[in-house]
Amino acid sequence: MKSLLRRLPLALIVTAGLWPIAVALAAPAARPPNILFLVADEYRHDCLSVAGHPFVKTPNLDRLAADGVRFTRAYVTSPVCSPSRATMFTGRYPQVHGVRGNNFPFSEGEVVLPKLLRTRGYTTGIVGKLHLHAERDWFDFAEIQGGGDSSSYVAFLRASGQLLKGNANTAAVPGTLVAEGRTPLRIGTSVLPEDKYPEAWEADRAIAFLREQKGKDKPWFLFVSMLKPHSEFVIPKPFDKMYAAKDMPLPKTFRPGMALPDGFATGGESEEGKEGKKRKKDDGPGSAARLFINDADILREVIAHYYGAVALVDKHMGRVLATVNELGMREDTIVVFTADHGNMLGERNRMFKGVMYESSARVPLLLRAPGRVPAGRVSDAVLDNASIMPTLLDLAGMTVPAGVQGKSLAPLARGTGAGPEAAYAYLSDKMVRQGDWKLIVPLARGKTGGPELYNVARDPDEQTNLYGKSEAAAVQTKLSALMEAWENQTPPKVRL
Ligand SMILES: [Ca+2]
Repeated sequence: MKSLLRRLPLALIVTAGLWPIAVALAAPAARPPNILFLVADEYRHDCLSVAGHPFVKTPNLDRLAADGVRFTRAYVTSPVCSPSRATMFTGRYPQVHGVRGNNFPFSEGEVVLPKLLRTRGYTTGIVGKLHLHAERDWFDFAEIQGGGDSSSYVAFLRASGQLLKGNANTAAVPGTLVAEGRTPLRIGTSVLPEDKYPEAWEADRAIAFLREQKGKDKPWFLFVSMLKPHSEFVIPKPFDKMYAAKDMPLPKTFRPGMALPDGFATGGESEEGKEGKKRKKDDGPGSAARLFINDADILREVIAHYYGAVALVDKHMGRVLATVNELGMREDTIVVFTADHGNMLGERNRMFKGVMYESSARVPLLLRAPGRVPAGRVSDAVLDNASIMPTLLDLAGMTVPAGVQGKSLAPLARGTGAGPEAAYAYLSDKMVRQGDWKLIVPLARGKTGGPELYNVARDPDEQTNLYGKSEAAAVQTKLSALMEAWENQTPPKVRL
């Protein structure tokens, strides 16, 4: 009896009394489930074959979607790296957690998911890109890619004799760079073979972590964060030639040869902290030149290489997922796959992210939790990534702490409850999306252009701004009120 009691969660023992012990024993395994959190960087919401994409092939992510729930209208709370990732880890919005742009620190005392799980008995690990000011007590196991010469990946390259000077992981085979000198975008074939490329290394390290956890008593949390399909568009063979540039259709809103518009908004890409500002200054001007694209041939090359990078991500995420199965952990592991933001890929003659339009602010979101959420469900509810952290805690049987702003998606995933009221985002603009509508309002500082209001269902390319139009007056009032109420939220600090 004593050994059985030891395996029960403390809360059950404390509240059980005598007969409920039998109930508790019949309940699901006392050990909380493992959590595998998969993130790709700059991965568009539509880049899944299961979502009906005409070109990309994502068999591994498709299988994950089929085994769980695919959320089709998931937004990020900020369409750049650090603020979005900070929300994934806190369940709070950027103006609350403090990471309002890249290279901003957290507000004092923010509680992050890996640290919280560690205090609940989890072994925690990270593989790949973090892009947050991490503390030493977040992770038991850390294999970081990026962040300079001290990174584990650079050490791996050095050890395998592949380390080149400068941009080791983005150098191109000489002569393979497309349109060199015509664009600040680098597109070509990587000098690194696939097995030395970051995504392969990250999957290797993730697999090593998983094998170490086999047979251990403690549940684990692993954050696997791959940089692709983020730029540069220099990728290894055979992914570089997987798609033919000439076959790539151009976005409907791309205008070949268009001149750089006056006041071309650089969006959140310029909304950086002290470090970022210094770097931009060192690079000289050129932010708009990098974000703006008007050459159709170059754009087709970019798109072909981007889709190749999507295939690379799918393959190596698939290796990690296969290892979970192979080790017999599938039934005890919650898996989430998402991205920190998308990429405009030439829509509106714009590259990358930082703006509140669909291809920048909307991301894929897949959730698999055997026995906890049904398989094969598709949810069209509008939501944002503040929901991820509370969903994971809820599904793992933990109380969501006061101060977490996101709401668990578990009832939505099970079909027993509604989703969040709306989705919100914050960078150099504020955004609220509810139902078919999206309102975008510039922050006081920085941006040219005024507010925008779109019916995204009728106008998916967001071409007809209905802000200030009488036909949309009621919805404008409603969304403005939602935005104001959201901005004025002052949630308490989360306590561990
Ligand atoms: Ca990113």
